[in-house]
Amino acid sequence: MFLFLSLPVLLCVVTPSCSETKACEDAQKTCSVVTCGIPVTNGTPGRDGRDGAKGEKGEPGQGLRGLQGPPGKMGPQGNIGNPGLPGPKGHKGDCGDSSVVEAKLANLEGQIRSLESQLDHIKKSQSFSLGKKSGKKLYVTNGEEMPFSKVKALCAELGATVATPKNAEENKAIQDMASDIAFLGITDEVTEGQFMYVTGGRIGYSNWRKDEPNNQGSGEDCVHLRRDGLWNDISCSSSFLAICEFPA
Ligand code: FUC
Ligand code: CA
Repeated sequence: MFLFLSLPVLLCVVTPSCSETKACEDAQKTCSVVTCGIPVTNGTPGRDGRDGAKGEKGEPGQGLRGLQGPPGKMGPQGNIGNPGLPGPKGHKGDCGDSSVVEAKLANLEGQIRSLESQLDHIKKSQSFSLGKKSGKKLYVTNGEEMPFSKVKALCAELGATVATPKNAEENKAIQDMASDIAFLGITDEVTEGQFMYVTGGRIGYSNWRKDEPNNQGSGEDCVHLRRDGLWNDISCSSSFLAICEFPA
């Protein structure tokens, strides 16, 4: 009796002639066992059940499509991109040891003063040995002849300029020391017929020979000092004696 009340049960009465009833498990509201006194025939099939749940996606098909080819060649390099933005300002550096730097600087300044003094002494000695007269320019020559551009370069190497007489006295001094025809530091290379000092400025003194300058052949932009002390305009590419001058 206890079991009968505690379990869900279904009383199956299959036919009126059924002599006894049978309790069946009620879990799915169906009878798992039906024992009836008289065999019965099956009824007509029931209606189709509802559609089942959707199945999983199938494997890709093996149709006519071929296998994937190998990767193509690498494309050309792209253009260089724009420069990036400037980075952030760095941290301020440590203070240097200024006393050490100042000591070195003072030492170097002392050495420079000493060298300047020695150089001045050497210059004076050399000038004296070359016959430098006080208040007068010093003219020097290596006795070689060369085009005007070379004379300029040579004199510049010495820290000097091409010999340039600015009065009759200087003209005589150059003439006296020249063993041959010499270039003067005067040209009309910038403007034809307008003779200028190569150091700058129009000439203020001249000693042209008669009928000079004549720019013969339209190619005489330099000036040479003849043995007689007179000037002639001449081609700059011709070679003449190199004489340099140091200031008075
Ligand atoms: C004169 C000069 C020329 C050149 C020639 C040989 O005609 O004007 O410059 O020196 O002589
Ligand atoms: Ca001439």
